[in-house]
Order: sequence, then structure tokens, then C-alpha cells
Amino acid sequence: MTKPIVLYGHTSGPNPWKVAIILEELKIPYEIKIVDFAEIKKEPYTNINVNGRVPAIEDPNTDITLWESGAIIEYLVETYDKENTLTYTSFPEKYLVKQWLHFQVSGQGPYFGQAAWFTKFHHERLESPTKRYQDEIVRVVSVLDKALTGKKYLVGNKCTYADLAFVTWDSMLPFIFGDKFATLNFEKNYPAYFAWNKSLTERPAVQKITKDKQAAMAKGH
Ligand SMILES: N[C@@H](CCC(=O)N[C@@H](CS)C(=O)NCC(=O)O)C(=O)O
Repeated sequence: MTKPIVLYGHTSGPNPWKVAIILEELKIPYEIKIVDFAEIKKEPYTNINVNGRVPAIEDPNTDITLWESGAIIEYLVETYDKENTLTYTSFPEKYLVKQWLHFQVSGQGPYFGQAAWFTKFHHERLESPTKRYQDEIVRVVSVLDKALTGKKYLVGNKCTYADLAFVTWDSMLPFIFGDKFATLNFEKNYPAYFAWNKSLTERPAVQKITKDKQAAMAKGH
């Protein structure tokens, strides 16, 4: 029997919840340990992730400790998705899924994250970096919209781990943009992106994690 994987996460940070969605989709048992940001750059947590960020996992079934959400997702799929429900073994699809995951971790996460930093958390409001990262969000959305035009998913005709990897950062956009979000009108301007994101958020695994995240935030960790 599979023993629960420990997922180190945070209440509001989207990267660990991205991993949780994959765990839910694959029905892998897991438990979440919330790491307070005040403790994240110190031991004992840095013994688990020397980079002092979440997510990280510890898998007692294989004795691996792993960090970086993209690497964790690939590990989970390769180890536990025996039926290839969230991936492909065929060429070139197998590599196209990886391409989109790499785009998510390098092209979506960091830019969306910096936009959140400069709009919400930086100690002063600075116009040019805020604009730079908000513009980059819209550009990334436009790239996804172009790639998804006429398609339901990024690769082939099924939902893969690459599609799912985008959801948690996308769900942060109303928070990042505030009042400006409505004016961007993604439904009208980026309809393929909008429909894709909507279909992903309607999946039971995504709905469950959205609720779990809200509950964790309400507890105020
Ligand atoms: N590239 C990393 C990014 C991880 C990351 O930035 N996590 C945020 C939470 S979503 C974090 O730990 N922030 C705390 C900090 O930077 O001190 C990944 O994809 O796992």
C-alpha cells in the first residue's frame, strides 16, 4: 500500500497547491505540512529544501526528498501514473507536455510571482516593474490563447499535467490585478485561454484543492 507523501506547502503560495492538484488527480495519498514563511529560510526546513522555498516532498515509498514544483510533478507522474492518464508515452506528445511544463515553471510562475510581489508585497509602489510584470502576464496569457485556439488542451486531446500546472497561478490574477482585472476582459480578448482555464477549474481535483487552500488561508497560518 502506498504510504502518504508529505507535501511541504504554504497557505497562499500557489506552487505547492499545483503539486497538490497532481496528487489529487492521481489519487496518491498525501499530507500537507504548512511551512510558515518566517521559518522557510532556516533550519530545519532548509535541510529539506536548501533553496528555502515550497513546495518540497518527502516520499516514504521511495525515500526521495525533492523540491522544485516541475521536478516534483514529473517525478509523481513517472512514478505513480502507471496508466498515463496525465501524460503521453507517444512521440512527440511526451516532449510537448514537458515543453509546456517548462514554460509554466520558467515563463508563467516567476513573472506572475514578480507581478504579485510588486503589486502587493514590495515596501514601495514602483510603477515600472509593476507594469513590466503585469504586461508580461498579459503576454503569457496571449501566448496560451494562441496555442489553444481550436483546441481544448495544450497537447493532443486530453488534459495533461502541463495543463494542470498553470491553474494555481492563473487563479491568482484577480488578486494580482485588483480592480484592473475586469478591464482586461480575458473572456472576450483571450477566449481560448478563458475556456481552457474554466474547464480546468471545473475538474473535481482542482475544486477540492481550491477549497483546501481557502480553508488553510481562513485558518490563518
Ligand atoms: N521555482 C519554484 C518556486 C517556488 C516558490 O517560489 N515558492 C514560493 C511559494 S509559492 C515560496 O516558497 N516563497 C517563499 C520565499 O520566497 O521566501 C517552484 O516552482 O517550486
